[in-house]
Amino acid sequence: MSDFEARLQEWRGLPAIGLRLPGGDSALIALQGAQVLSWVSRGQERLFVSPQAAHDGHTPIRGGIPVCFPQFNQRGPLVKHGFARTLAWSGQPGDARPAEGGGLQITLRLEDSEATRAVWPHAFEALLTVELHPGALTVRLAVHNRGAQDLPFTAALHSYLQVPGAEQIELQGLDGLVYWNAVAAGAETHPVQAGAVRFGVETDRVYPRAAQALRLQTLSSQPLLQIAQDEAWSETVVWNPGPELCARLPDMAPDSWQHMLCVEAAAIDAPVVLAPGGRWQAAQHLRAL
Ligand code: TA6
Repeated sequence: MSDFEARLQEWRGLPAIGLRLPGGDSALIALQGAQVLSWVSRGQERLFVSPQAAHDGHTPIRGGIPVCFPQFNQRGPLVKHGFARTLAWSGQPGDARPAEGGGLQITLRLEDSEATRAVWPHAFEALLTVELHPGALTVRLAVHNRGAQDLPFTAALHSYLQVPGAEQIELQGLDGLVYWNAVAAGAETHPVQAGAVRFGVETDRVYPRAAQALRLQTLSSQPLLQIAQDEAWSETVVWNPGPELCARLPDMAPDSWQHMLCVEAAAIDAPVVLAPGGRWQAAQHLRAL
C-alpha cells in the first residue's frame, strides 16, 4: 500500500484537499480559490494564514497562496485581485497523480460561468496545479482562452510565507533592481534596491523578476526558503503591511504582520494577452532550506 495520500478534508468548515507524502510533507488546498492554505515541510508550517481569516466560503481568505486572476489589485474594473479567489474551483482527491521525484500533484479547475461572464466577457479555463515534493512546493497557474476574442489578464500567486519575525528576516536576490514603491509617501517612487530587503514598516513593492532564485533568511543567516518563479511571471511583488496597516485590516491579528511576508510571482505591469485558443502557464517554486 502506498503512503501517498490525497483526501478530502475541512479547513475551518470549508472543503479542502489534503496531500501527504510518505516522509510527512503535506499540503492543504481549499476548493475556494484553489488556495493552498498549508504547506508543511520537515515538520514545519511554511505558509501563514491569519487567525482571523474569513471562512464563509466567498470572502477572500487572508493567507496561504491566493490566486489573483484575472486582475491584480485594483488595476482594472473587477473586484480587487480578481474573482478567482472567491469562487469554488473544481477538483477531488481522486485527481491526484504521482509527480516526478517522489512527489504528488493535483490540478483544480475554474471556467467561465454566468457569474464571471456578467463581469468579464471571456470564455476561459484556469488550472491551478499544486506539486508537493519532499522539501518543496510548486504552484502553477495555467490559463486557456476558449473564446473568439483576445483575452487580456493580469495575475499573481500572492504567497503568504510564514516567517519567525518580520523584523528578524531579510529577502535576498533583488539587489540592484529598480522597483515601484507603492507606499512612497514623499519618497522616491522608483528607487534601486540596495542589498537585501528588510522589514518593519509597510512595504509594498513591485520588482522585475530577478534572474536568480530569491532567498529568505534570518538576519543571523539562518536559511528559511528559496523562492523562484518561471519567466512568464514577469514581476515579483513583496508585501508586508507593517504594524499600522495591519491594525486596520479586520482579518489580521494586530501582530500578524510579524508572522508573514508575501513574495508574489506576478504578471502585472503589462497584461498577458491570449489570442483565441491561446494558452499561458507559469509556476512559483518554493523550497524549504
Ligand atoms: O500584493 C500586494 C497587495 O496588492 C497590497 O497592495 C495589499 O493590498 C495586498 O495585496 C492585500 O490585498 P487584499 O485585497 O488581499 O487585502
